[in-house]
Amino acid sequence: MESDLVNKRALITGITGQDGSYLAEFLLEKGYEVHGIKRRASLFNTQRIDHIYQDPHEFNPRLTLHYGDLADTSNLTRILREVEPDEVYNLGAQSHVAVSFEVPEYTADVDAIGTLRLLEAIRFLGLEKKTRFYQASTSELYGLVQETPQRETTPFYPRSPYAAAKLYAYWITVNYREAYGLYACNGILFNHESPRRGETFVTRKITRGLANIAHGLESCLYMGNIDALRDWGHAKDYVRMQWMMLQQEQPEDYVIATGLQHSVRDFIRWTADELGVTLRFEGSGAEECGVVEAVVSDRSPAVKPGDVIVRIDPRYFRPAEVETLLGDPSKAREKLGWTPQITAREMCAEMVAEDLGTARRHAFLRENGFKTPLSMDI
Ligand code: NDP
Ligand code: GDR
Repeated sequence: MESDLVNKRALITGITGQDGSYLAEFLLEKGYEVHGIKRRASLFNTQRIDHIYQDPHEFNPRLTLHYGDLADTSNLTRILREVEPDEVYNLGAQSHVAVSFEVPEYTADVDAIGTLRLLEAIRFLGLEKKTRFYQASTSELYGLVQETPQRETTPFYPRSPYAAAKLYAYWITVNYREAYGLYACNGILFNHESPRRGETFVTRKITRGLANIAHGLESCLYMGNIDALRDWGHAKDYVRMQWMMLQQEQPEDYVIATGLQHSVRDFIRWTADELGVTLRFEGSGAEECGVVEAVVSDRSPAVKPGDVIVRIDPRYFRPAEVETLLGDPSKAREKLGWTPQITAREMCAEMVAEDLGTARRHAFLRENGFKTPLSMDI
């Protein structure tokens, strides 16, 4: 079917990340020509987009990757001049909150000044009337929450170098909209996950860790603050909204969330349920642990009643924590007709199925004398 979108060109920073990969798929399906910025790494870092990769030697490829970095102004300017995109999705970031305490200056450079570099390049090249800009803002801006649920008008109170950097990015995006008439929007997205989620974010750490334990590849999952409460959605639902935000008459900022909240402990329980393991939490504080009460399926052949498979390790606590987040997506629903299609529980099941498949393969390889790539302190 011919679509009026086929001639549009999009540039995605962070295309190799979770959201970038889903967004690239989504835009390619819509007929966009998609350009993405990837970082140079000593190993391949394109696993999430390998299935949509197009050989540049082919005629008229619809997906093109450019080496680049949000820390490099001249590189960003050159790519923008070359691509002249209709839409820029700025998803690239040092996106790990706990890691931002370890690398605060780098996080500020990439997440805050990186956003300014892109906006300035658009202006410098005279693209402000052509190019629409999406900024990946975050519920972490609310930090120490001032109102529940959080909506577009809730005051911000960042609690990490990551959130402070994203606060600058949020406001500089608003500023370029107001000062230069740029079509620029902030999507204030609450946590969203998927089987492509990075392995060190809490949901994926849980599904991957417990799936490995189910097959005897690891023995215990070490966690931080399992009382933390989050509003979790599926990345596929959220990238759809990123695109919708750039298709409106007027640029506006939107909260994207499910409006439902669960604890990290709930997510551990759901994962255990998916693996056919009944888990009992015992003790409190740093002594709390998850003990196997019963195993009711053959999905977890290496687990038996009485095994302690979850423990608390204080190293995963953060210097300042965001205890609770719950979004109010009414504006997105009412103005754009957006509602999430996938529940957090369904998403958990999808993630477990994927990680269980990988664990099974690794266990099979190990039983047959091969090494498996499992080690990592996450
Ligand atoms: P990921 O961590 O999965 O992906 C981040 C992407 O940014 C990767 O492609 C990464 O490259 C790239 N990147 C990192 N540093 C640089 C740099 N210096 N220059 C260029 N690119 C860089 O994040 P998500 O996909 O989960 O999130 C996308 C965006 O949305 C991020 O900005 C994040 O902060 C924000 N966000 C995410 C939410 C979530 O719950 N997922 C919620 C709200 C906001 P590489 O693959 O090489 O590491
Ligand atoms: P978050 O996501 O910090 O909300 O940022 P993450 O999954 O890392 O943590 C969620 C909550 O779980 C608690 N937690 C643990 N977290 C991790 N990573 N590892 C653990 O072992 C652990 N134990 C408990 C955390 O303390 C926290 O409260 C994500 C990122 O994608 C950001 O880029 C994005 O902006 C926000 O979501 C919205």
